[in-house]
Amino acid sequence: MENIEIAKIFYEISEILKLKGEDFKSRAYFNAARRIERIDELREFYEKNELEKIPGIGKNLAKKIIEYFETGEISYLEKIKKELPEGIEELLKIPGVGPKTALFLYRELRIKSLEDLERAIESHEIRRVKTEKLERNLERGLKILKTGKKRILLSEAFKIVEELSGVIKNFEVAGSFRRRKETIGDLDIILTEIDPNSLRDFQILAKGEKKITAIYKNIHIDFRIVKKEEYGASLQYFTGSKEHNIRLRRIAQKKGYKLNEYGLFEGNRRVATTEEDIYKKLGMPWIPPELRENMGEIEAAMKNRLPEIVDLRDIKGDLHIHTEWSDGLNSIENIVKKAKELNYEYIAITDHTYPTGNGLTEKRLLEQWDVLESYDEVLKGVECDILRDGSLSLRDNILEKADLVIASVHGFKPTTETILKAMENENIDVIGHPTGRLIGVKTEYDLDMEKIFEKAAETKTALEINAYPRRLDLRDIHIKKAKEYGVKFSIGTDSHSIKEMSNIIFGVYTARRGWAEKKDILNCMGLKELKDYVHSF
Ligand code: DGT
Ligand code: CA
Ligand code: CA
Ligand code: ZN
Repeated sequence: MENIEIAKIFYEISEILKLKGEDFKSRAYFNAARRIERIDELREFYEKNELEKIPGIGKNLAKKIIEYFETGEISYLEKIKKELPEGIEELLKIPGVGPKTALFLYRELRIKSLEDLERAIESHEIRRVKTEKLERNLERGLKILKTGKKRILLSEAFKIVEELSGVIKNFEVAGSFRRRKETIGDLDIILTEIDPNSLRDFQILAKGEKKITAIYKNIHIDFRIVKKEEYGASLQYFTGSKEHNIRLRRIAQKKGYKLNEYGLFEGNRRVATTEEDIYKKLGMPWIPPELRENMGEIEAAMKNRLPEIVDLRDIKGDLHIHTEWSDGLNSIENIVKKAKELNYEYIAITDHTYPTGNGLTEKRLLEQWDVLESYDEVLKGVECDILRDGSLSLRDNILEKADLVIASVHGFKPTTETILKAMENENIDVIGHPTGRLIGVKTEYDLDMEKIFEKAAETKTALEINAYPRRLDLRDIHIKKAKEYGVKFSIGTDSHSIKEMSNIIFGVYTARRGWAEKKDILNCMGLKELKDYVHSF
């Protein structure tokens, strides 16, 4: 079926070239598309290096076909799309809008943006000038584009997947969800059969034998209905990432195999059915989905040096919790109860300091710590503020008395120097939410992260992996880099209610995506080891 895919791309290239007035080249792509859509055995030509033997396929077109077989796409298409007049490129992003329609909208109706188009649809201008059918198609396409663009938090995706399991049976979610990325563009669901009745709760956008596209709540879902023997390969393929897959496919080719969403083949013979076996045949152990970002995991796997990434079971406690003493909802007692339910060995209570978040004065803090003395399994902690000059909101003689001190910035944008200075204070054990980002709301501070990692390693200050789903701060790539510097991490939920204590899992996923192992994480230590560790530095 690859020939059909390539032909489709060639047709699109041809139309765009025509719009650009490159008639001759456009014709060449058109003719080539006509030709190859009839050649089912196109892959054989490619494998024998005989593409140029096909009439109408010269060196240049052959190169494009080779690129497709190697990477799954033809970058030339994106390139020429970008060269079109501004506005047309945007219109082309709408599903169902080809170059012809885009040009019509652009030239006849002067529509140069999605906003223009929205207005034209609302005022029924398109219906008047062309047809009602076109108007409806554009309306639908626009809706798909808008839903598709909005990414949701991993935690929100989890809720949706949980609801789905009440509606659909025997499915697995692949894609960025399975890789536990911090945000999810759409859900890619693999199953071997689907009960048509179960689809009633969905808004169906397209329905075919093998693929159903739908909207559920505020997310786009791609269902792939695959054959049993294809399941492992499909799961592997649709888990991605695309970059990971491209590398893997090249490795398969070098070994004389063919890897695609249908299976791993030697000639026409299927040589692996499970994901494990696919990786094994390619000379490596199974790679946890969180690592599949082509960030070195394939090299590591081939050398049998994959990290033993941390697991939820390894987490012995939560190191960032607020109580009703500051801006939290719950009492110390209820939090301790919840900690028991979560099978924790310990927790740290870390309320804010005055004036942040209804925070405690030094006097109140000492009172709280007195109360905490009666709980063996609770660390007397605090989330003290880093002030603009890098000094702290509590005096050293108070900080010294704490079991665990998190220092965080609240309410301003720090410089690198601010954070470095705070880390110089030896009472500080952890820097809380180090980059300050709130996904989709606030961008990261402008910090020289490598300098911070260097100082954190030198001063033995742990960096927090804040598990609050909208923070996830540090993020995956920072963790991986920081680990190279020898930095340790502290996973904390920053809970303001006992319900939020379950967010710890999102911190663990982030840690896993950052290649963090048990030994890199403070709260994988037992209570005594942890106390010794933070007090010795
Ligand atoms: P998302 O949905 O934006 O959060 O990210 P993903 O990774 O779920 O991406 P998506 O939904 O576009 O595609 C799902 C997986 O399918 C992707 O991770 C890898 C695979 N895939 C999609 N398109 C291609 C492609 O053009 N080439 C290759 N090799 N794999 C692809
Ligand atoms: Ca996806
Ligand atoms: Ca998808
Ligand atoms: Zn905070």
